[in-house]
Amino acid sequence: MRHLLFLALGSSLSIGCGGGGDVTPDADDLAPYNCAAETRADTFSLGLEKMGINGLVNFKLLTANPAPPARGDNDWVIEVDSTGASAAPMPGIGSDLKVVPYMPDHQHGTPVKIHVTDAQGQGQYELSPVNLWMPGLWQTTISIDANGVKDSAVFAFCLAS
Ligand SMILES: [Cu+2]
Repeated sequence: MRHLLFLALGSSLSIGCGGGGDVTPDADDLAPYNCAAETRADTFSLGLEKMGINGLVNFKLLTANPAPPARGDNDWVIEVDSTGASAAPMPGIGSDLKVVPYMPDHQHGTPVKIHVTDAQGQGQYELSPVNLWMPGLWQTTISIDANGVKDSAVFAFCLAS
């Protein structure tokens, strides 16, 4: 099954060799998706916050371009804050962040590497490009492993077309 899925993905993706990491899906992959019936997606809003599953870190989506997220390359800026009595932005941990988009219904992600840039030195990080190349539900997991602090949160957005 794993192999079949891998082959199916391989055959439906062609990756441009121009260095831009472009993803060119087949027409079959671009069938519209009924987001109105999707219950797993977050309601998009700027400032959307997700507490990490370990309760140690809070992730906030500050900006999204385009907004709401759309198929193709997305640029997001997030703020990463510690939690608790001494809650504060966490600067300087960009290299300790990992960002992984995933389509749970198809068990695939994106081949396009996401660059994490320390945007403001204030615990704000630009994630670019967050490549969501196919209509459907995308769960983007942002995880941190910095100075003994391990946590992660999922931002889930539905793309209709
Ligand atoms: Cu997919």
